[in-house]
Amino acid sequence: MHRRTLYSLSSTVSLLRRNIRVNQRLVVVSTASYSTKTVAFTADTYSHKVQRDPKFKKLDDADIEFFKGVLTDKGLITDADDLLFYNEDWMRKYRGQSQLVLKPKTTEQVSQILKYCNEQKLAVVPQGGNTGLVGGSNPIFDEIIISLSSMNKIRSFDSVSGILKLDAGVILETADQYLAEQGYIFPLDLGAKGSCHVGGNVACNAGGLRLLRYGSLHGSVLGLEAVLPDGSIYDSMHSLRKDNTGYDLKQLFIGSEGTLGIITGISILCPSRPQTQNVAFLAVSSYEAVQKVFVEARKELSEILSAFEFMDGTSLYLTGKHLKLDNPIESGEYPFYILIETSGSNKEHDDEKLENFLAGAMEAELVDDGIIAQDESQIQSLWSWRESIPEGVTATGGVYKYDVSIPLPELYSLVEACNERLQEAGIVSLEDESKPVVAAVGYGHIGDGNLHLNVSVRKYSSEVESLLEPFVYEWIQSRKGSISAEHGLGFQKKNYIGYSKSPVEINMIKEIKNHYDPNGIMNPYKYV
Ligand code: FAD
Ligand code: 2HG
Ligand code: ZN
Repeated sequence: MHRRTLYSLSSTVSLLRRNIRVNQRLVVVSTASYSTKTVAFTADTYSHKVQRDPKFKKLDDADIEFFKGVLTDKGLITDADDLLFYNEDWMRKYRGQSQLVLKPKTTEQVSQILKYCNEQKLAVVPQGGNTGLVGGSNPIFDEIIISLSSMNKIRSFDSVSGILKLDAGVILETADQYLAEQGYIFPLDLGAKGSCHVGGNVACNAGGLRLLRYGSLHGSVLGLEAVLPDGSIYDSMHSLRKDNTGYDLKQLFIGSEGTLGIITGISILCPSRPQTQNVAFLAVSSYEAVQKVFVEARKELSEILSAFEFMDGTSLYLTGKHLKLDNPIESGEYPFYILIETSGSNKEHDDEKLENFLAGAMEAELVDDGIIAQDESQIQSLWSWRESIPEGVTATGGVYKYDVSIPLPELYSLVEACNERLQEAGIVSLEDESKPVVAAVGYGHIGDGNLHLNVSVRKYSSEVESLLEPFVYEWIQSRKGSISAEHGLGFQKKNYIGYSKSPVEINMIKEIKNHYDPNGIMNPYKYV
């Protein structure tokens, strides 16, 4: 406050203008490279952890005939090459052996399919855009994949309340583009927006890049339509912000990861689209500085702060290498970077606030260097750097991903602990191709206390995995963190839920699952 006298303000802003350059580079983000390497079957890689449950029937010709009767030939995929995309996950770590993908177009068709599968004890895996990062969207054995991609209609939008109703298979970016035309924004944004479905987002309770501003889907989803395993349709596509008539059943589906039923429709409250946005990309010299800048940003930018993301130097290095682009900050390489976004309704007001904040941060020597986007394309360019990290650190050959909540002061220590462990084992090197591990890197949503620990590898191996698990989960448990902040548990963490939930909680989860899915056909072999 006192430091903001007119005199010091002008001097710090001139300092700012010298050091904070305009970002003039455009980043072209490549799509995920779908390399030609063959992914091992999950059932083989993890044969020590999982066996096919003989209670499930194997698909036969009579089943295929039934599904053709419901969907016609066009709604079925049985060709081996076409099945590959649905059987493999985004990281190319997991691969199922499904012989059939079903693509219903209506909720009624989903109902007929599930009722039949339940009666026949045919196991199923619901699938959205197949961008999940915990092996939850793919079969382990021969489960039938039910893809929501043909259920992709916007149902209605109320421009007074901002309530959007849509099919579960609408792609997140399509929903947001539709809303942009109406002056609204989808209250969730993430790097996979061009492929993931809103139904998949709800099924995972995805958090994303602006949870800090718009909160969790547990708050913004107002209603759902879902089909239960017995074929009954739970229709609660409400437009009500308040409804205290008993248990809030829709919450059961938010984050259920396809284990309770298939979400077919969503009613969601959407905020007005911000009229002005700024993005700054900053370099800082320590994780302590990241935290201090965050504290200052919340204080100084307060209501206009809409995202606060951090990434370490190695994650940015690997991303730049993959994108074949130089670091957006030209003055050198730094241990940590921060992306700050502001969103508001008055450009001059927001610009002034951001500049004052940055001037203060530089004056206090919290920030070493930085750039501010000057237009929309530069905003996109800076966001691309952040959003491309998951791909950049996977392009080395593979990645072990840990998406965790840890109290902020210790959040980054997990990355350091992992690197130490890998170094002690002598298996990590950024450049030496003979080592299986490239690096353990950290980035994520500081505003949400959410770290993405990514262990970038040259190929998947049980040696590396057994060094990391359960070590990482034990480390998190000892800090009272969560082993899944926003990606869910899926197959990857199926045996580890006990590190974050008590036996009583796990039992309650199992009871709910057994009540609604007594035959266990919904996404088996996953976390419940
Ligand atoms: P899928 O991957 O197809 O499915 C995910 C799970 O939901 C599976 O268990 C599946 O069975 C179930 N499911 C899908 N659709 C339905 C349905 N209609 N009914 C019932 N169950 C269903 N996550 C975040 O939280 N924040 C991020 O910032 C983020 N960024 C990402 C960036 C990249 C590049 C990638 C690849 C992934 C990212 N993710 C992020 C992870 C992922 O959770 C999201 O991409 C998304 O929420 C998954 O949606 P999807 O449609 O692809 O679901
Ligand atoms: C993100 O924040 C996503 O970019 C993906 O949640 C994180 O790949 C990851 O580990
Ligand atoms: Zn994330």
